[in-house]
Amino acid sequence: MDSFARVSVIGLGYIGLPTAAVFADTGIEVAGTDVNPGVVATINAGRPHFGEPNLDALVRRVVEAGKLRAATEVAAADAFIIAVPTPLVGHGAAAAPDISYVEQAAAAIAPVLAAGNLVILESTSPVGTTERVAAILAERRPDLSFPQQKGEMAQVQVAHCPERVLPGRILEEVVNNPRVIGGMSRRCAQRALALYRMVVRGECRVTTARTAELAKLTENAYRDVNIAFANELSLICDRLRINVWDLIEMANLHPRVNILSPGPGVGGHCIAVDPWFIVAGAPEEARLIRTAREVNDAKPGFVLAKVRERAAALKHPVIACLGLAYKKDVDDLRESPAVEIVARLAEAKLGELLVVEPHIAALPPGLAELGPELADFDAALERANLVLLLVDHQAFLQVDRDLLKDKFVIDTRGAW
Ligand code: SAJ
Repeated sequence: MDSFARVSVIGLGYIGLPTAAVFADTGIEVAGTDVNPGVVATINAGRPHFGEPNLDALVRRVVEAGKLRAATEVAAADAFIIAVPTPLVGHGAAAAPDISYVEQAAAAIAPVLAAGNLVILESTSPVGTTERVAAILAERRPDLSFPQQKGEMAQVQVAHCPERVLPGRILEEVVNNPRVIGGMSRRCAQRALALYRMVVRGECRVTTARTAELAKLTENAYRDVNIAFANELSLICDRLRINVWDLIEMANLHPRVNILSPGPGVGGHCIAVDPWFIVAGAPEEARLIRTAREVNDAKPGFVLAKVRERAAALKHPVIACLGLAYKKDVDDLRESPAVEIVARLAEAKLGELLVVEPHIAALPPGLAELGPELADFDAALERANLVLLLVDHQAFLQVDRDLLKDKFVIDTRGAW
């Protein structure tokens, strides 16, 4: 039985809602679940509860067609997709993944589970989490059989198919990105493959659940380690008085060298987080991955020291901080090193702080109380005697050089 007439999606956030809507758009019935009644009401009114290109029209269409409905309780279905958060709690060496939302989702599915069902974990998860989901289901439903008990003969299939989409391009990437499909058995993987084939045009590769879990974490750890290499080079170059951007440009002329860009640190909710899941699972072995995290996490402190050094030479420092987002041309401030740097500058009371972030209308709570002023680009450049470029937003690239000429400039992105 490889057809799916009804799919249940648990967690209607950045990943769950677009996924639910894309499945509903194939004409099957999708029941979405979220613990937040406000989110449920908004979706049932035909609207997404966050901004994402083209999602408005899609959600309206599938809700009006009666194909997507949201509720706070999990409904029976042929397949269940879990897309809840897996946050990291604690910092540095004490950081540990919190899989309690996944555990709660599994517990909520258990009562409505039936023979022939497929349960998929999409959340980025530490290795072993899919097995944990299967264990919770088995514990709560002794009347059914699961892959850890009956292998290929199990009545319920369990798989891990990690999401890989980039915010801002979610609808396109849900459909076109290649997918890793990790089954707890071959049958589990084959059924999950049949489900994703309904919506995914990209290549789908089948493997084990544990490999799929580590593959997702590895993709982001790979990028983190490579950014850490670039960030370490920026410190080495500072010590040796070499321009790091020239250095990287020269080294990248080699056909097999492709060094990424240094910056003020690494932000976002994935790359700065996922490597810790690997470290937590294999603390003694994951030495390079841990060090890379530490190098990237230390970069805001280095930027701060540079600003301090420059500000000390000024009588009345007026510092223009350009950009707050975690990367260029987005409005997302999550885990942003720019936010950390501005907050630490404000706490250090180094001078007057002007923040320029064209993608937001007000400073975020936590930062606003510390006293920096949200300013527009031209006014900030006019008033500042120290300019700190933190994000290489398009809006900052075309700058009038004359405006910078008598100021200290710290360009953490090599954009100027
Ligand atoms: N950064 C640098 N130097 C670089 C590249 C990035 O300092 O050369 C910084 C950025 O400024 C930013 C951070 O790294 O602060 C992360 O940005 P990103 O564009 O590298 O990645 P994310 O977090 O927006 O999205 C990543 C993607 N993963 C990979 O590229 C391997 C995306 O495909 C994943 O879906 C997403 O994580 C996720 O959800 O896991």
